[in-house]
Amino acid sequence: MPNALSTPGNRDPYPTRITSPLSPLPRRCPVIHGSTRQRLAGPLDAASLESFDKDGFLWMEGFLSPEEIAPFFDELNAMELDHELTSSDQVITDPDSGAIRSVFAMHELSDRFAALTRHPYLLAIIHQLLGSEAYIHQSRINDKSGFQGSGFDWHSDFETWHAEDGMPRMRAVSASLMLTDNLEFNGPLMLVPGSHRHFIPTVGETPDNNWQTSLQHQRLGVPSEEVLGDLIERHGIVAPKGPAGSLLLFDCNILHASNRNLTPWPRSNLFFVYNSVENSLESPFSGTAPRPEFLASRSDCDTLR
Ligand code: 6CS
Ligand code: FE
Repeated sequence: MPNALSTPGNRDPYPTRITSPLSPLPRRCPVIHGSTRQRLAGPLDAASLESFDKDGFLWMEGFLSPEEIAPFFDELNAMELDHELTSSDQVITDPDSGAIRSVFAMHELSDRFAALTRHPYLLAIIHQLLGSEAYIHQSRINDKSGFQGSGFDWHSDFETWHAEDGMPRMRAVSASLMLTDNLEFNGPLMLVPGSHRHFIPTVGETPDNNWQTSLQHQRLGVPSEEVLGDLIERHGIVAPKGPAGSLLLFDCNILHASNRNLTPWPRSNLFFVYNSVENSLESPFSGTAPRPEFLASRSDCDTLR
């Protein structure tokens, strides 16, 4: 049953997984949701807020020290030896190499990761950007071990979360903490600055349980090469690089991708997706059944304080 917002009188402003191509649509939601008072009260200064608003991301090198972040990478490596965990649905392996590609719901697997979602300075930034309290919509580690790590095609996270999780509006921010150095050649995240300002409808009906294949290789929700080419020609591509412990904040709708890791140096990045408590999930806009809790929190959405 399509979502209430998609009924004729109340059209979905972000139609996608449609039958015929539709040009990119203007974003209907603010990028920074906080009021002037909330913006001034938060830790990000005016220049940082302006940069996030314009580009859709913010890079904070050395947010944590390599020594502070090392125990998180060590815990990931220990988890990867846990056969019961690695054979569960929340661990995605690479279809070719069998190497671990993603581990979802890290904040529910580990007290250390759960505590990190409440990092006071990070939470203050999230509140400043979202203009409200927040909960974890999704957490994951995308793990690219040396020579094994596979890539991710260009996409907007919001496009998937809207279509397959029922996220109504663009009021979520991803906080990605680098568990390892992100270098020129080990598959750092690439972003198209400014691409968050348009919603790119994509063609193709969403099958039930799409997540069982999309997390290994995303085929739906990937913009056409024509649209991608135009945006990249106009805005370029950036790939923030830096030491383990650095933080990349990015808007839920910015286009991003990453290449395979063809180096001996691992690239493992932790992602906490903070959704506004005023943007809680409705029924998926693609009409499919809701995805599992480890991909999209619906029930235990405890507000982070
Ligand atoms: O489907 C999802 O929720 C995941 N897919 C991608 C490619 N990025 C966001 C998220 O991890
Ligand atoms: Fe993504």
